[in-house]
Amino acid sequence: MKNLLENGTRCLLVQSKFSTFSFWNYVDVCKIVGAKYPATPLGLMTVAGLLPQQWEFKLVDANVEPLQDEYFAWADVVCTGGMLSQQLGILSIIDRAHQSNCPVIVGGPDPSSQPDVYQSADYLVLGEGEVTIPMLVEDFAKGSASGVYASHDRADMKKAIVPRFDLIEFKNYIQVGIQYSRGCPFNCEFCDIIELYGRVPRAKTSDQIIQELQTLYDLGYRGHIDFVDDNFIGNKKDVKGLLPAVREWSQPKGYPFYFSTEASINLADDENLLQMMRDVDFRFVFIGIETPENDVLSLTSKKQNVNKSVSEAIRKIHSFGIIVNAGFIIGFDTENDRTAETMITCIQDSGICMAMLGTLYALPNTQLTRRLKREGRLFEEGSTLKDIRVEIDQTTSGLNFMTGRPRSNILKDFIYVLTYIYNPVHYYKRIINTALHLRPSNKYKPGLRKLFKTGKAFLKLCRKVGFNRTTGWLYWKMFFTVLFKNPGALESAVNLAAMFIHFQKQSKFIIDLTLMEIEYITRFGEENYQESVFQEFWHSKTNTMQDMEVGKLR
Ligand code: B12
Ligand code: SF4
Repeated sequence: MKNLLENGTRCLLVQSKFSTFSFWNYVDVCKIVGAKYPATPLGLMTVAGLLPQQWEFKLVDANVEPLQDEYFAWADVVCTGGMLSQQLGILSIIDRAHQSNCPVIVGGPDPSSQPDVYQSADYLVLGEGEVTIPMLVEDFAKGSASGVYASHDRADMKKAIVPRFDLIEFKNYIQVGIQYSRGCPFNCEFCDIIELYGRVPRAKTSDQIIQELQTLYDLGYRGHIDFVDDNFIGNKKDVKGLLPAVREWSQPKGYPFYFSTEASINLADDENLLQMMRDVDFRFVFIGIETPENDVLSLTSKKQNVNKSVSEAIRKIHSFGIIVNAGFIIGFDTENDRTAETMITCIQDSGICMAMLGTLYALPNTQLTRRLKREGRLFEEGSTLKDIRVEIDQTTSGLNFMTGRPRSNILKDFIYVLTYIYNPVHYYKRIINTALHLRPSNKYKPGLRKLFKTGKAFLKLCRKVGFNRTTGWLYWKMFFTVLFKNPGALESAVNLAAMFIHFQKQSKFIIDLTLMEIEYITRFGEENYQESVFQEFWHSKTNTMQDMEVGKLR
């Protein structure tokens, strides 16, 4: 084997493909704006920055180009990794690399949560790369041909390196991710963030973030930057130090970037913070609302959301020009027959267009998984994919445990809510609701080339949805309502209309799949339902899902 510390070692970093079933994989919208995939492979760009810099790197993202054999033939070593939903892809990359006699280094959130699944990797690098990659490199010096590198230490974000943004082509993506902090102070039972990254948020300094922005700027990138933090406002004091620095850097450059992030709902309680975010052009925030029901929130320890008027909170955030996208979950023990209606009312009243509804999924190594295991309700195999040949995200699977309510009732409610909220009439109502409350203060102005591209995308969109039997009338009604009543919000409203192209297809796919599951449960009888039936269903659906993916979403 080649000494991997040599100059010129060729390192292939591979981002495996995400499923086209995913709520997040809005490739149709990407096509309209001339991109190939929404989000950049930030984990691998960071890994490249942590590995020996005398290496030669090539980063291939299977979401934007086919993974060719010649890439593996070129490489001396392959790095891959990622999340649960990429498990099958990661395993197949390991196999392909081995066919080319190439050693493989694997890391990332899923290998860290369940290293047993990845025993075929040569080097397993667990936890935060900032801590464990140096251990790996030290081992290369000893000539080790394999190893497992783990540590309970958490990375000091103040020493984090700038990711190798130069390894990707920006034009392939809608947004570029950067990370300010890791960890979240809250304690939601189903969450694995707090297990993986802890409850004390660790943040980079303002200078580090400015350096990352400057790097992107120097590489010629302009436009949308997503702060991929678990909870951007996990430490409000820190973030209030960062935002003025970002403003000071952005202003003289004419605001080359606008931003989005993920935050907890208590963002709505802090107008000062909202104003600071508005001042640097934050346009979207993803919030985990999960459910509007207080007793369910208490059960799942999401205390920060209890007794909050969701629609008031969302309106407040919209009034600062920031659009709220949100996650909702169905399948908690204390739900009842009114759960679906309550959820629909919450989503419609607050005007959340991008509502990601999933069924409760017990992720490996969470408080929820441990409780369900103690109660003898967990489907132990249900959280690894290698035996169930399907790919997962929270909308395509879940309920990997014996449920509190009858499973088919939960799934019927799931379908009911999805059908309602992604009915075109109801979705467009939400666009108008959002647009009329939105007070945008867009500071980033696209250059001439981007403006031309945006104009082209707008015309494409008008053709696609404005002259379409289902959405045509709704689109123009929305367009002129917003144009006359709140023209500043028109661009955002049109973007939300574009997203519906994806949601309409994706929700139909999920509904069809869930109907099959209900039929299966009915056949076996609710009382006979147990882990083996759950496994059998997913096994039997592998080919169907693959056919559906090719047929419906492509
Ligand atoms: C941004 C983000 C997204 C974005 C973009 C992701 C993308 N690139 O496509 C979106 C919104 C699309 C997304 C979606 C999903 N996500 Co997500 N996401 C995140 C988030 C918040 C940040 C990811 C990130 O960029 N981090 C910054 C980089 C630097 O960290 P990193 O990737 O972990 O890499 C570090 C280490 O893991 C390690 N490492 C990573 N890869 C490798 C490889 C090698 C070889 C080595 C040595 C080391 C290594 O080194 C890096 C430096 O420390 C994380 C939470 C988190 N804090 O990481 C969740 C997270 C990764 N997502 C998760 C999940 C489950 C999902 C979904 C499946 C469901 C969902 N929550 O919606 C979907 C499916 C995705 C899809 N496209 O189909 C889980 C994964 C859990 C698990 N055990 O696998 C996480 C941890 C959060 C959570 N609990 O929900 N996600
Ligand atoms: S607020 Fe979000 S990140 Fe924080 S513990 Fe809850 S689910 Fe996890």
